Amino acid sequence: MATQPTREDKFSFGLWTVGWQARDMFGEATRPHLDAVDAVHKLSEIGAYGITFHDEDLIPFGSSKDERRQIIDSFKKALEETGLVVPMVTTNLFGQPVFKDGGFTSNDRSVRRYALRKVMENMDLAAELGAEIYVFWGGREGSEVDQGKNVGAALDRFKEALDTLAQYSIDKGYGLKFALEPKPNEPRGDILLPTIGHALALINELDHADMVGLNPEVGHEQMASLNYTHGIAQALWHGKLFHIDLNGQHGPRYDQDLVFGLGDLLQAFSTVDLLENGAPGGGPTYTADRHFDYKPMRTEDMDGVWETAKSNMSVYLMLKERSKAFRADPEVQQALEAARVAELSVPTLGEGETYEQLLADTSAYEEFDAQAKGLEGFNFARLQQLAVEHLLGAR
Ligand code: ASC
Ligand code: MN
Ligand code: MN
Ligand code: MN
Repeated sequence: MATQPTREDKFSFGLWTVGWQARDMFGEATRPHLDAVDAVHKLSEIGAYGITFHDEDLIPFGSSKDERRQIIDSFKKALEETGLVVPMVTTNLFGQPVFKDGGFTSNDRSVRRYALRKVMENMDLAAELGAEIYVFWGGREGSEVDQGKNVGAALDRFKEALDTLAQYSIDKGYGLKFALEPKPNEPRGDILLPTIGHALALINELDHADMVGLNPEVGHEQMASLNYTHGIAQALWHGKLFHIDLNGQHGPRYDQDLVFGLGDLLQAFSTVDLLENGAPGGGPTYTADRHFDYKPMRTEDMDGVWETAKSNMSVYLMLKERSKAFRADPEVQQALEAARVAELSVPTLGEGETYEQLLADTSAYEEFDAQAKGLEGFNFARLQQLAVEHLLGAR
């Protein structure tokens, strides 16, 4: 089985993932600092295609202009040496104390102006490095106290920020596409744009809605007890699946950021099946990088970190191989047929049929035997069993 990744697989990692020193709510760092240049070389060595970062992952907060330039230049040199690309860049608007009530939606106007400037400076860098996607995860955009946040005003400010930054990208000719990343809670008690659906609704209100899509994260949707595969399928349907954050999560608990697939493996299988093969019966497909946003377990040393990095890619490739076998299996094709999955793509009304004609069709209602129809099964059970058999390598 091909579990050795190549550049064509388009796997990318956040610098903050393999670089996570495992400092958590309850304990100190268990690992040393990972230099960005070393991360580039190591990721290239294990077969990754890209690296992504928050401004502060690469350039420590408070660096001087000279220090900043020096860091960028050595990072660019490492990229040139390895051929690794930077498909996506994002801003840290959550770590510094100044953002404790948010960046774009802080009640303090001066913080909001500062946040916009921080993003603009980092968009310049994103463009310099050839990034195509710019992600916005509003980790601190939210509240703990319902009475302390005017949610409507906060959404006005979110829109204002995205409209302003979109105009900046257009005027500068950066060609960036924006991707909003939903999350229901943590670190705030409640975060704005908690799910894919909330984010899609905001996008509809934006001045440059065509430039703005989504970056859904597996664990974030599952924290809200939602089905990630359904979520990205709807985002695809809207033409808004600009980017993805793949990882693992065991149901609605704290944000675990496990290795991809090492949580709800069955759902990871349907996710890869959708990403690699498209919906059964057709539909838009995903084309950007396969991006991992996970946290290597705190128990691991740097060898363990690279083990988990490889694990993300190998799990993905195994699921891809399994999903190809699943689709190619004649018994699966029969089961899909028996479950009438393709029939859902047939419009409910005939070509050019009006509701008057539907009203005149007595076979649709007056003569329709709803009782008999209600006794027919949909044969999903067989399909489910075949999916599990393929997932487990029993076929
Ligand atoms: C992001 C992103 C997240 C968070 C988190 C920071 O940009 O996609 O999920 O930041 O990884 O720890
Ligand atoms: Mn993420
Ligand atoms: Mn997460
Ligand atoms: Mn995360």
